[in-house]
Amino acid sequence: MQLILSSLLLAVAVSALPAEPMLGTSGLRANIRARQAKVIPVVVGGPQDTFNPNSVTAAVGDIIQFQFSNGNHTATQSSLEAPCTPLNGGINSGHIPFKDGQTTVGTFSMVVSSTDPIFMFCSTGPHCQEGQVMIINPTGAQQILDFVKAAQGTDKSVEGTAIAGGTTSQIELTNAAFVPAPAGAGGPPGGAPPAAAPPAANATAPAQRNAPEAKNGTAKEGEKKEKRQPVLLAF
Ligand SMILES: *[C@@H]1O[C@H](CO)[C@@H](O)[C@H](O)[C@H]1NC(C)=O
Ligand SMILES: *[C@@H]1O[C@H](CO)[C@@H](O)[C@H](O)[C@H]1NC(C)=O
Ligand SMILES: *[C@@H]1O[C@H](CO)[C@@H](O)[C@H](O)[C@H]1NC(C)=O
Ligand SMILES: [Cu+2]
Repeated sequence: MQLILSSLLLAVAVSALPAEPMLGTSGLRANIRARQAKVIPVVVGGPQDTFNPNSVTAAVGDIIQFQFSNGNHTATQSSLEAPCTPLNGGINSGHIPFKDGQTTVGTFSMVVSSTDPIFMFCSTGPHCQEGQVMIINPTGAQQILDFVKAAQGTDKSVEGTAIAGGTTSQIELTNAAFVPAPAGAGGPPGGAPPAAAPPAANATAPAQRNAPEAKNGTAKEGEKKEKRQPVLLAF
């Protein structure tokens, strides 16, 4: 009985498969077309001044869609030799901000035209020196480490000029590859990264906070919000 059942299941599974063996050259071409349409999202900024991911493997024809989260960042092409200086004639998104409460997300989409490494940085304030850089098609895992280190070793960034090498647009926040930082928790535009979370209180601290000094409900509400703060900051 079990044998019959499993062969039945197998038959159903096989009939549900796409007709792979029947793929002719036209099917192959359709596959290549689908490959070219691949859109690879990269989140720029957010709670931290980063590109996420900071290393992407893309085929010629793929589209890198930079999605700009909290702050005011750029995706600007540079080089391994000068990580925080725009490459002559290179790609540049210009500054694209994201503010608390926005329901749309600014994007910059660029078509990958070569499988050689493409080095990108954010030209805002000290972001590049903080390591806000990425590589499209790095030669290996070591190259992104080397590139971040080289960026951190620079004195300052040079701003790009005109938008080049891609197109700016907008998408709905609900379709974005990120959830924005909670209101007020985003890093200041162009400023330093968010302050480190306060040191964890030790065993005596909670007892103090829970002491019955709050005599009415309002005070307790405020206290609850206070206690949540470190949890949010930990993100
Ligand atoms: C973003 O940064 C650029 C360059 O510093 C500045 O010109 C622009 O006003 C900023 N935009 C916002 C919304 O902060
Ligand atoms: C932790 O405990 C020590 C010893 O009881 C105390 O001196 C210190 O103030 C406490 N720290 C905090 C953050 O509560
Ligand atoms: C009770 O709540 C009110 C309103 O927020 C506040 O002004 C008052 O100080 C609180 N009283 C005590 C005893 O905590
Ligand atoms: Cu930035």
